[in-house]
Amino acid sequence: MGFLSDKRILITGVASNRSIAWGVAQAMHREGATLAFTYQGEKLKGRVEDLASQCDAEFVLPLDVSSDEQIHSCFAALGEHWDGLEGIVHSIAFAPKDQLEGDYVASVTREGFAAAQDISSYSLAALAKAGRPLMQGRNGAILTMSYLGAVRAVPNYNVMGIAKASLEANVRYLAASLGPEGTRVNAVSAGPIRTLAAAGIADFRSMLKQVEERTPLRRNVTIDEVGNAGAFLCSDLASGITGDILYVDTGYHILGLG
Ligand code: NAD
Ligand code: 0WE
Repeated sequence: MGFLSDKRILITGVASNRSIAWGVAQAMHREGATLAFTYQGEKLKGRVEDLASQCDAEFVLPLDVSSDEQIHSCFAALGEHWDGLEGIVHSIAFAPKDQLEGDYVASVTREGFAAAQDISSYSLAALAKAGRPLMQGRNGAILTMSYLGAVRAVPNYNVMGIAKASLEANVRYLAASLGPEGTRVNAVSAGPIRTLAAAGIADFRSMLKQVEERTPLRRNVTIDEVGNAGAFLCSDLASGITGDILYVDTGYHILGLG
């Protein structure tokens, strides 16, 4: 029996078989979780349905977190299938492309800043709020994905760094709010991984190479490794852990001079 065998978990953020959310879903499936998936927009529907079936998912629902209505409909539909929910995986981030290149002060705009906060941080609170009635009193867990740019100034990450700082604070406030009803909230801070969200990021290849050369384990992290840590955090093995940020980055964040 796997360590998630009594858990029903909603997985957001799968866009391809390289998505971090897909690594988490596979690890959770292996550990016996019952899964459901969401997809952002009709273009991704077929692909997510395909991947979901590989994890014996019970259903797949549309969810664009920029829409209150879609958040509401998603949890209403989920409540038709399941009488409770033990986990939510939030693996969603977005900032307009022009915000993620060049000097921070030169590129930041009010609109870009607001969009990054809305989609990449507020959405975690929105999902926690919508899922609350189904999760209450069940030893549930909420998991999100952060990055080192939340706590260090990483070139070009810019407005996403501020959004990830906000996301990590969100983890702590949500943990304080939902802890009394038995729901834990944590984040994995992953090292850089080549996913769709990394495609087209200037110099991503050289970032991966730099990490490989300097980080303690001398290699980049995989979605399977992030998946295993995420599955652990959502399981009762992590019953004493909430409000925390777990680095799964082959040790990169401990370095001063690499
Ligand atoms: P990905 O492109 O596979 O996943 C990003 C997901 O965000 C996609 O599934 C996309 O559909 C979803 N998304 C964006 N806007 C949305 C919206 N409005 N509504 C619903 N979904 C929306 O890339 P990924 O790297 O797997 O990213 C997942 C998470 O991991 C993100 O939070 C990202 O910041 C974080 N992360 C990524 C890395 C990396 O190097 N790839 C490192 C650390 C953390
Ligand atoms: O969180 C991320 C990236 C999230 C992301 C990616 C995109 C690309 C396409 C958010 N918004 C967009 N908008 C788009 O239009 N990561 C942790 C990966 C990442 O992105 C970087 C990084 C790393 C690492 C950007 C600059 C520097 C480092």
